[in-house]
Amino acid sequence: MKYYILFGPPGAGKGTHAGAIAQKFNLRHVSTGELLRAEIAAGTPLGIRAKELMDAGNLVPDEVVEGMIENVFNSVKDVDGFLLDGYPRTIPQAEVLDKIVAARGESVSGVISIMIPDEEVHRRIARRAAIEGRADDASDATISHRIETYHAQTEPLIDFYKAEGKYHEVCGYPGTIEEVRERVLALVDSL
Ligand code: B4P
Repeated sequence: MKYYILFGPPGAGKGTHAGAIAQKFNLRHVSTGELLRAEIAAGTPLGIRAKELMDAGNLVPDEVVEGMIENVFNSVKDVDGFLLDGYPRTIPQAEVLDKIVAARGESVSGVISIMIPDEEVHRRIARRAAIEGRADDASDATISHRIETYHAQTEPLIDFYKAEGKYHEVCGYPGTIEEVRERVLALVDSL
């Protein structure tokens, strides 16, 4: 089984390109953001707790997403692997992921990172806010806080995975969605 991590700042295009990667390489796309939004829509206790944190641009607690990831690993069959979109987002999450995957006799296959500058994060999320109406896209202050959260808690994962020789990066800006998709697919093909 392959265990790929799709990495990047908010709005880098993880969700935009995940479907094409998953289809081409027969992977199950697992977006922790989407799983959390489904919990919110269903009004579960987990969703109610997550909504407040997400709307403010914060991460939800590590153990919440870990439980969701384990459920998916244990229930999904008939694929060649998993494409983890937006997970892990902290060093403790990465350490736990290593353990979960090792317990299955496997290891993380590689990190596919899409990199864009902070100013472009602002532009894209402001555009998406007008289309999708997500509460965590709604204000400039929330977007700025998500970018700060990314630099403080998620960016250190780059060195974590570089040290393991698993970090691979493509340029997500400049470039149209189609151009970036070509870059991402070529990268995964080369892994
Ligand atoms: P996510 O759902 O992962 O959302 P994201 O980081 O904003 O988006 P993504 O990178 O997928 O951007 P997209 O393709 O849509 O997370 C939301 C929240 O969930 C987090 O803030 C956190 O609170 C919580 N969460 C999730 N995982 C967690 C975890 N592991 N631990 C704790 N908390 C967690 O692209 C954005 C926009 O850009 C789109 O509108 C797209 O059309 C556009 N775009 C893409 N590529 C473009 C291009 N090349 N040119 C122009 N526009 C482009």
